[in-house]
Amino acid sequence: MAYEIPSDLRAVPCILMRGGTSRGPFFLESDLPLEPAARDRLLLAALGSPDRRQIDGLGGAHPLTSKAGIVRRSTTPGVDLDFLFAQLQPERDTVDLTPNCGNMLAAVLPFALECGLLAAADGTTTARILTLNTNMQCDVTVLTPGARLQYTGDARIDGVPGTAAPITIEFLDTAGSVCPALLPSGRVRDEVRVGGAAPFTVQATLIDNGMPMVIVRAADFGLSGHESVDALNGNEHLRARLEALRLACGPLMGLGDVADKSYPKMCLVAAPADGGSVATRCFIPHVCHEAIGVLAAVTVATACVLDGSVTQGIARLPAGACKTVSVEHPSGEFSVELELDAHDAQKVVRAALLRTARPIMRGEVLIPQQ
Ligand code: NQM
Repeated sequence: MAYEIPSDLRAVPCILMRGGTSRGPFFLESDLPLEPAARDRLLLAALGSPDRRQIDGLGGAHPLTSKAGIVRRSTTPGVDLDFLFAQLQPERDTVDLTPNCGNMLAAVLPFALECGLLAAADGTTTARILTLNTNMQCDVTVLTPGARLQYTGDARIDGVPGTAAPITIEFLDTAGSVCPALLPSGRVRDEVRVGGAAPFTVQATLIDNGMPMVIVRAADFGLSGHESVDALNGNEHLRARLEALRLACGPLMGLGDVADKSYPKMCLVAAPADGGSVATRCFIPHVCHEAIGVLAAVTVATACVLDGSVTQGIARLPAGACKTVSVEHPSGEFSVELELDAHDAQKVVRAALLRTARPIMRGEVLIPQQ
């Protein structure tokens, strides 16, 4: 059945994609307004923000389902696709283009193949993608037997039911994505003083290997680090302390006032409970993630290999210059493959991981005329 909708709504082509443990509409850049303010108004209307329930749009009333992707063919030599990630929030009228999202990134190549931006090869198709938010490049590979996209398969990622075809992502240059450096304070561990009505001091590793993060030990907040997401989200005292700490860390990380920013993310770490390398509970930044973000996992895994970080004495790592770091999170684990410099075991030269993604629906999102 073909729909003909003569109405005063604007119809904008898009594909609603799941990328890893995130979801959102993907657009071709050429289908959106060129002017940034008009583009942002359109994205807010498409998702239904600001509104806690996002009842008038595609958003799923959670930061992980308040995302959008914008894709175009790249003009950068050696790069196939440009990807601009947009983080929206259910209750805010903001469109944040500064952070990365490794989950939505997993959906970029399938979307580009669906739209005919690139042609699929027989077997597998690899594309180099430039994330415009932070100028980060990565190589993404999808299965394309007979030059046809394969979405079904045996790969399982925790946080998503069932299995699907694997999508591999190999990051090329993630250090200091939004911050000025991997360790923006110049130290692997900081003693951060938090002022205000209930002052406290805590040791933290301030780090950005793709995602700006403040990593602290759960025990320093009187927690085991294995609490449920609901218990942590219901702990107002903890959330207030973490937000006070986040605001104190913003300037130390070269990020300035982060009150209205979706980063740095906050991460509580503890000894692994399930045979992994480290246990995590991440706040993104105000609610606890049901799993962990892709680049958040890469960043935590990187902290685990740095001598002197707050993970020391907690994380259990395999030996060798090429290691799989299993980052435990509330709904399972996330394996990150890290390759360390042969001459400097404190330097990560490659990070690779596995995701899945798929289109959920394709068509047009209908936007009230603005
Ligand atoms: O860290 C959540 C997610 C993310 C971002 C967040 C992400 C990443 O789970 O690369 O994927 O940290 O807000 O999608």
